Amino acid sequence: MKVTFIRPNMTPVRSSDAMEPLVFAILAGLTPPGVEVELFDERLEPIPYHHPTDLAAITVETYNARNAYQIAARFRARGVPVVMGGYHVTFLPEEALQFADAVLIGDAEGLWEEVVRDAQAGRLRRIYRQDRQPSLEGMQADRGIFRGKRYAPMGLVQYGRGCRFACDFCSIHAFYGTSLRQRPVREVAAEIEAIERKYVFLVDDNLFVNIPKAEELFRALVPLKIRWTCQISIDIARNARLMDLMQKSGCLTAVVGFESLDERNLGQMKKRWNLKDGDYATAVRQFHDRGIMIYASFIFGYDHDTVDSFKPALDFALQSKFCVANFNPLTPTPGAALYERLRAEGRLIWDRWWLAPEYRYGDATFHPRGMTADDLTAGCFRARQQFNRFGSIVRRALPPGPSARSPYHLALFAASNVISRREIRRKQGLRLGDETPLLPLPEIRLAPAPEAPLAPVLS
Ligand code: B12
Ligand code: SF4
Repeated sequence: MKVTFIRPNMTPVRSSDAMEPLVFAILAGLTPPGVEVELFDERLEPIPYHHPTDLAAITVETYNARNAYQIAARFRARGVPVVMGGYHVTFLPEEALQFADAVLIGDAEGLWEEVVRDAQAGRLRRIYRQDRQPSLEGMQADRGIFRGKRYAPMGLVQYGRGCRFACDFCSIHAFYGTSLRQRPVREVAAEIEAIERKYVFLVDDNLFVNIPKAEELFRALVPLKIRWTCQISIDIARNARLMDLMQKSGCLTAVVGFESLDERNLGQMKKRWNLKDGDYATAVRQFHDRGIMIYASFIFGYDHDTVDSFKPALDFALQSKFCVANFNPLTPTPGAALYERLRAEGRLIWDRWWLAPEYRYGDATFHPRGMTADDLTAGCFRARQQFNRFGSIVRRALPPGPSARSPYHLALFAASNVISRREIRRKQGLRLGDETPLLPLPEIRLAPAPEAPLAPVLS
């Protein structure tokens, strides 16, 4: 029995900085002994459909769903059964089942073994549904499947799943609900030691679960002498002691979701807590004083945004000397509260933008209230370009600022900016998947565009 793991690309363009898909190390670790596994990561390499295999197992996120369905059709045309799992499949199993023989809904722990056994016996069920929140204790990721592949030189490690917040645009709350699960810290530390990488990405969506857990984790990282990056909520900046430990344990960069400078937008997205402990500039200082560079995320398109909202955010990002900043159009993904709200309000341009052949990466997918959809697309792209101009990169690198703190900081800053500058140009405007039509075609309804922009609600 052989299982072929597939990581679909989002667009037809290959990547030179793809990160290891941790999900497949975890699935490989869960696969029963005696079953052969192999991985093809379409971001790096073409998929050899002619290789004999008994089961294709595809991970599906919303942005690569169209391509995943096209890949599935090619396997199924050769008689290879296809099982799909991941975020998108968990939110829309009926859609995925139009293209797959089986779907796994939710976490795979405790279920994947059954899928493999059923496939081996030729009796795959259509749906494998996770009905509990499996413990993460004893997780054994098998990274052997990454051997020989040209991934970015960093180790991806997961400490926990879930987030204590519920921002309305985010898939995390929809996927995990209120469940927050962490692995035993000693297991995380042992895994980091075993992978022998000097640079580690702790992939949790919000590494700051609570003060005791953050403290326990950071203390365990200190003796490992690694450098690491994470995604973390801004409220950690309130706790100087934790921030000191974060620095001491080797944290060099952190992804922080600022999202908006407008408190009314923050309220609408259920993220008013972002400003609960003070202004953004004070929080930024807490990171920067400790040499932790920030990868800032901004979203545009909430009801109080207009064409004038981009510049203040861009100026703030430049003045703050962020290492990287993302200026993204608000994008409704299935499962998230935002998606249902916009659909109920009749504001979606496509019911399922991720399947629409006309959709291009970077496009607005709904009608904002304070500007047109085209303004939203263009405003985000322009802000990204301006932030990534050569002169802006140099100014952000100059002291005073965290990137000038050490040669290592500067090298990381330079590498991140080279990648970011290249990626925004390469990705913008690309189609999802290729030109092959999706068969069977789910119903894609083009919502009628309003004749005039929807009435602004700006006060
Ligand atoms: C690290 C990360 C990245 C890294 C890349 C990681 C990599 N290896 O390539 C970076 C920063 C580059 C990135 C980029 C993007 N990301 Co990202 N990313 C993540 C993050 C934080 C962790 C991923 C991870 O390793 N998870 C750990 C694994 C074990 O969890 P898992 O995938 O859920 O897998 C479990 C189950 O779902 C299931 N399962 C999953 N797949 C399959 C398949 C089969 C066959 C089976 C049986 C089971 C199964 O089994 C696993 C074990 O239980 C996730 C959030 C998250 N918590 O997962 C977001 C996330 C996946 N990303 C997301 C997004 C939107 C993006 C971008 C599109 C952002 C953008 N606008 O550009 C890009 C896309 C890039 C691309 N080319 O595809 C969204 C996807 C939302 C959605 N509805 O699909 C997430 C959920 C974040 C969020 N807050 O919403 N990302
Ligand atoms: S804090 Fe981050 S991970 Fe948590 S719900 Fe908000 S956007 Fe999602």
